[in-house]
Amino acid sequence: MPDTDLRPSLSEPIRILGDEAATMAPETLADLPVREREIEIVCSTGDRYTDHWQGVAIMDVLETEAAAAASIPAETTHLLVESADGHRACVALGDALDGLLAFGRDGDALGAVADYDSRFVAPGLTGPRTVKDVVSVEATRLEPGEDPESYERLLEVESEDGADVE
Ligand SMILES: Nc1nc2c(c(=O)[nH]1)N[C@H]1C(S)=C(S)[C@@H](COP(=O)(O)O)O[C@H]1N2
Ligand SMILES: [Mo]
Repeated sequence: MPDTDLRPSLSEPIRILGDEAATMAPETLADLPVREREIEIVCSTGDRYTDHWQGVAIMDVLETEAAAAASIPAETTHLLVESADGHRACVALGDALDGLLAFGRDGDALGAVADYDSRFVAPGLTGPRTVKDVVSVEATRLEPGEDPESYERLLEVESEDGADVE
């Protein structure tokens, strides 16, 4: 993993929701190891693009004391990742665990190169599910056959998706 000087610098605490609710302070995030991952994101048009993202592993986030306080149920199947603007993605837990709560892209702090300072990214996610400005992560359990999309609220989705929610 290449060196990076980037540190998490989130303006807002993140809510972790399981059987209970807990708040993860920006300082807690700053204590987690910084990872860098090359992640391919699939656009709704079918295009794919790869960037090097820097951030904290979702797996590590779920092992913080805040996550323990939220008591994430063992039966969790999906994570609902939600932003300040109400954009919400529902991602299978296994996929989300491979992801990052990113605060940098290609070595630049997101806050310096974009109008958001955090972004949820995971391999193979479609663009609309890469939630910017994450404010909460909620553990949820879908029944077999339930449609994850019915839990989502994807804003600004291009027409190719046919998923103009709300
Ligand atoms: N918080 C938030 N995150 C969001 C969105 C949004 O409206 N709000 N739009 C999504 C959609 S539909 C896409 S395609 C990508 C666009 O990312 P880009 O600005 O890097 O192209 O961000 C996603 N993340
Ligand atoms: Mo989009």
